Amino acid sequence: MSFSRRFRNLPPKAIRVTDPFWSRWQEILCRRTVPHIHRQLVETGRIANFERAASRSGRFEGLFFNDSDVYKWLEAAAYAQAIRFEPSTQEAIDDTVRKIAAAQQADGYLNTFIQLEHPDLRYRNLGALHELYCIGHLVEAACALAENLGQTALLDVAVRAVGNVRSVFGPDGRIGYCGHEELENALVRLADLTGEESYRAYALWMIEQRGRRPSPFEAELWDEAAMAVNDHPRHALLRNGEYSGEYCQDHLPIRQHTEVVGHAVRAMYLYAAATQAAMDLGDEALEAALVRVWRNLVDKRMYITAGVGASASNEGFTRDYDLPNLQAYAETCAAIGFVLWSQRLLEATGESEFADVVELGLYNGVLSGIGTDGESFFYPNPLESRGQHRRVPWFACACCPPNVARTIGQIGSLAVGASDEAVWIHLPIGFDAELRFPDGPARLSARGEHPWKEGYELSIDVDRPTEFEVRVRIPGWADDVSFETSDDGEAAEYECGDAVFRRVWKPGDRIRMAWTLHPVWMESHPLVLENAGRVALQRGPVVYCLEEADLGAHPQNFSADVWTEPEAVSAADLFPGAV
Ligand code: FUB
Ligand code: ZN
Repeated sequence: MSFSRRFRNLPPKAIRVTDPFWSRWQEILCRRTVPHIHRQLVETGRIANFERAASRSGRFEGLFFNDSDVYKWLEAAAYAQAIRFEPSTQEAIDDTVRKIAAAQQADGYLNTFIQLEHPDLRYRNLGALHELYCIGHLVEAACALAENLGQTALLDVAVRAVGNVRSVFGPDGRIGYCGHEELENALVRLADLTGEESYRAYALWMIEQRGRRPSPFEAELWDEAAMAVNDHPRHALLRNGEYSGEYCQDHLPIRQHTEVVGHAVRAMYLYAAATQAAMDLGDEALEAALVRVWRNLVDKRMYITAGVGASASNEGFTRDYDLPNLQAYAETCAAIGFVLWSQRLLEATGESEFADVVELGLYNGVLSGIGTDGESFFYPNPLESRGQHRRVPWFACACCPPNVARTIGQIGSLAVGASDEAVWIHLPIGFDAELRFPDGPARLSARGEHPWKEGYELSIDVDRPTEFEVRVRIPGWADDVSFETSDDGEAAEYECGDAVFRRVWKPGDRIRMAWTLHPVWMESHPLVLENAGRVALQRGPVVYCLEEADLGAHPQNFSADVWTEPEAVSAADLFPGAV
């Protein structure tokens, strides 16, 4: 497996999703989810915290890392605006950016919790207080606004905030990184956007410091003032009185990791960032470690929905094959992080099995995190319920709602990528995009009714004969896959799980893809003891949920005749097109 960037994701503004399934979700995102989250940010004081920090008056409201919810919302709103411009959302974005900028301190420091409540504790409790995590989400929001809307005001704030971090931590300064990974992802993104490579090197430095000894978190455990504010590291990072660090992947240097441990969102974000850094720097040893850990997760610690992090106690991983259904934690953000990491591995290798996981996660473990009203959310996504789980409009710890919003905003980017000479179609969703190849531009238009119906058609419009490759992933779940091209030209070649069409394309050329879609009874690995005697039902990438409302019987008492193929029937009353 080679490990160098094979393609780039198209930014949301460069691709129009026309897919019946996802365009509906994007419509819900723009019209409901983004305004809904903004209302919650206002009502819960999250935006007012910035105003208070700017005026240096008043108390901080909420949880110490609430700034990050505002940043994640801004990122989602940037994508939403690129999809469908709403003047009221733009006003909310502009107002919020102004308030954030006003709150930033003269030296670039920005964290409203510390500024309002504990100015003496700046960067003294990295293990718990998420200052660098918040800066990471600030940077991502700033990049999204710059890339998609051409707005750079927040980028200036973000660059100054990163400058403040770098004035303290680094190879020539203090060793430090955040208890919750995220800044690493953001720095790589900032390097891509600005062309300033030192951000990438800095991300890699943080990634590689993690897991060495002594850990910077160890000394913090004895800083009484810092622990008085939040002593979670004393519980989370020690095991039998000894420093372990597993909770935040600080147990071993990353190149020695063999399995996923600790808090799931943190782990996914770390590995996503490390994959991107390894890919950009062509670091094969790091790559080998990342693929090894990904395999451990996919083969032994992942739910059928691509939900990850089974345990509530550490919001994370336990041991191989420990995948309870009723108690499953499977946080929405963890599935999102897993999708992000798998997507980076896909970018680095082009291997379609990573796209299989991206797709599985998007249609299941991620999307279960939001209701079809666009205004209700799950934080844990259990695989079994006795009726006690309901989606709710908001959480005190509201990491998941804006995270699922920013993911829906990026569906087009996750589905289609481009390199200098090829377009990569990872998910068979409907889209329109214009790409530039050395021979000239090409307008691509794809149509289909995935995931409910078989079949996909890609139309190519070029001004003159134009050479490029079209690479279409053959999904792991698809049976009887076949292709037909309008020119009856050369057959596809198969590489990395993709069908690859190399051609000089003419106006009006088309590729049709067909497959068959059967509902399949799925069994888990026999060591998942919880699932002995149980099956799940999957059709294409969609894992079905069996519920009493439709059955008139208690699901726990239901049995399935697995020797009979289930019949697929329309359920369009539940969701348009649903089968
Ligand atoms: O700590 C920030 C976020 O809140 C984590 O990613 C989630 O697991 C939740 O704890
Ligand atoms: Zn979350």
